[in-house]
Amino acid sequence: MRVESSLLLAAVLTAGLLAFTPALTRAQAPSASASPASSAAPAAAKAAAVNTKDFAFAPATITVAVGDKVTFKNSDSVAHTVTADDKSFDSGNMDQNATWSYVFAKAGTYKYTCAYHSYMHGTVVVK
Ligand SMILES: [Cu+2]
Repeated sequence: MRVESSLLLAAVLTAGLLAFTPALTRAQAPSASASPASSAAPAAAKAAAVNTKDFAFAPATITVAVGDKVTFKNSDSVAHTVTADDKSFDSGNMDQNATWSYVFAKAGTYKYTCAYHSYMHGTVVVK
């Protein structure tokens, strides 16, 4: 059933997020209901995660729904950033184990790069 699989996906994503962000920052609490009323999507915005390890974003491409929050974590011992190629978002400096979250409120394809390592690329597809 569609609802069941959505809930399962949300649970899996949440579990995965908690697994590698033990101190999940409360600084940026999820905006209560960012999804538009016209959407048939579940009321609660989902969470997705991108890990930065070995000088690469994983997964390199992630697809989320409008209103979803993506949390990036730096698992490398060197600092990285998550900087949109169009400058629409920028994590700033992220030291080891730092996390940074961003809510993608508009559909689109967002390419980003690490400001320190120009060969590190990632993409967030928001549908
Ligand atoms: Cu980097």
